[in-house]
Amino acid sequence: MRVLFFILILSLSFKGSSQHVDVWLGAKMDGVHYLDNGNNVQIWGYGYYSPGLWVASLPGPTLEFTQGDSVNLFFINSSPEHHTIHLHGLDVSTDEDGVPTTSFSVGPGDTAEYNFVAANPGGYLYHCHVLTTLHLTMGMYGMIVIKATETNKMYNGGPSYTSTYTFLNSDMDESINTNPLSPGPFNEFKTDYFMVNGLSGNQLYNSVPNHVSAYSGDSVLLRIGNIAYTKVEYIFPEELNAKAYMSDGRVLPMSFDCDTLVIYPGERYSILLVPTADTDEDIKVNSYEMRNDQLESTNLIRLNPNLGIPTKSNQIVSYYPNPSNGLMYFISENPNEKLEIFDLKGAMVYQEYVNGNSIILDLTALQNGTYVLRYLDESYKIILQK
Ligand SMILES: [Cu+2]
Repeated sequence: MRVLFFILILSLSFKGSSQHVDVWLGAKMDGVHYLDNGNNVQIWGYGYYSPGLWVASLPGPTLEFTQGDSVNLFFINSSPEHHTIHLHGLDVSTDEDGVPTTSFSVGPGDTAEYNFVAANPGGYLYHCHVLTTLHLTMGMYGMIVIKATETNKMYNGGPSYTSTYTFLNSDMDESINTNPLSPGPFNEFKTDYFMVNGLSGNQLYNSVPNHVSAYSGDSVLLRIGNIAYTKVEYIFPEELNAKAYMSDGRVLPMSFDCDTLVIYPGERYSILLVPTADTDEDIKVNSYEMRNDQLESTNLIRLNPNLGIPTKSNQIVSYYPNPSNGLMYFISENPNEKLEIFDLKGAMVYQEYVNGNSIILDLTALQNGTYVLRYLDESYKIILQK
């Protein structure tokens, strides 16, 4: 009987699969951030703390938990000023949420601890709540993602996804980062830098981790947050069928189509992309000045870069028809090499030895869609439409 009881207790304690998670986050005021205009500016920020060398980044690391996790967030203030970690939108008690007047503030060189349970899946924010306007624009913020306990579900019982990306929008008044000790009145705050995951312009567009792959057949979860002083507007190509299911850490009563989605400061959305056709039109991110609602800046998140390979047809290689209904002529002045065809995820789906100047490719076994043909170190875009 005693053994049975012991087994029961053991199985109960494992059944919830909730984990104890320790995270060590530090704050520093000597970080450097490189801007798309070529300038590097001083930042104050968070970073994963380690006893050796560690750096603060803008944004701070994305903290990921699973629903039910019991979290000990240790905060090491390695800077000469007070800071906190405000857990924006998380279901935590007031004394753990990092607002100095109702929670606590962490002095220079001090270590503190925030304890909470990751209650609800979704996207959240964290930021310093000491002189918030100044400490925010200096870079003290990051994103928190709580995953559902059901694998690859947006929330338990919710839609499934095959891949996921996190986008945090923020902005900066560069003059304040250059001179934080006399920032001037904040009603004159003039945002001049608009970022997605800390990057803007070409920096963002060329950043491979921020390229979104969403081809027909995929379902892609985007967790998007806005910690800027400006509202942002996401414009998704209509082929992506963007749909919002969650906002601010809760499931919406009704999901809605959102080819255009406005996100105000402090808000977070969980979006599912279920493309019905392949497109490489980029995702547009517009930022608007809050005082007069004027468009201030447009950033582009690159979508499906593999579709961007130009359709080449020169004297050395030609192939037709393209689009093809399954059979395609391939002609080369340099035969006797291997030809390979890849799908857009990089998997090789066809290969053939080109044993003559002209061969016929039988692609009838492949599904309709866009592929990349490789021959003699060159890539060619081909389309199958049966
Ligand atoms: Cu701070």
